[in-house]
Amino acid sequence: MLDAFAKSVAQADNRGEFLNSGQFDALANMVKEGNKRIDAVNRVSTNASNIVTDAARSLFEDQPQLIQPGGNAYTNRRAAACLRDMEIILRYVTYAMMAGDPSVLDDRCLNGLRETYQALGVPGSSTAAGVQKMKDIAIAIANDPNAEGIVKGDCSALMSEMASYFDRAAAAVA
Ligand code: PEB
Repeated sequence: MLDAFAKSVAQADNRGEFLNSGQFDALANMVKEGNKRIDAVNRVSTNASNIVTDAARSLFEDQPQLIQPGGNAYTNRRAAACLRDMEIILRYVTYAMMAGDPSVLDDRCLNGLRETYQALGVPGSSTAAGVQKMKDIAIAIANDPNAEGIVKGDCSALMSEMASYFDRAAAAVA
């Protein structure tokens, strides 16, 4: 598991070189924008259960067969497992966002998940659709300029970075 700083150090060390100007610029910018990042992670983390339940409700509305007999999320036990999986994925997305690097998401959540889902008969494309719904809801929350106590600023780069982690999770199981 690497954060953006450790990643740059590892890359420089692999080359046997000092950190280069591109790395300095990227990391300096990350420090400069750090409060925004922490705010964004905080908003998603504190709204996690709403994000998960709203996304799951919407997924089951779009794909009602999932929770009907024969569906992979049919029975309370499996529906609960589905909500839990979505929460796990969201949690690792917030970790990646805090670290500024997807390796924690890859190593601890996505690695092998496709195979796990294939073995369990969990439809990966439906999970991916649920992840995309979480992405939209999480970004709407994190990017809300009218939220209480917020200093307005440009969060577009942070939001596209966050989107990329959700996309990465969706692509890993789709
Ligand atoms: C991954 N998910 C399930 C299992 C595992 C994971 C290991 C089997 C064990 C169990 O049931 O608890 N666990 C999960 C994860 C990590 C981990 C991401 C990462 C660290 O440790 N079914 C659907 C929906 C989808 C879904 C599309 C969006 O129809 C999920 C939710 N996952 C789902 C379901 C099960 C499951 C298990 C329904 C139960 C399957 C079953 O028991 O038949």
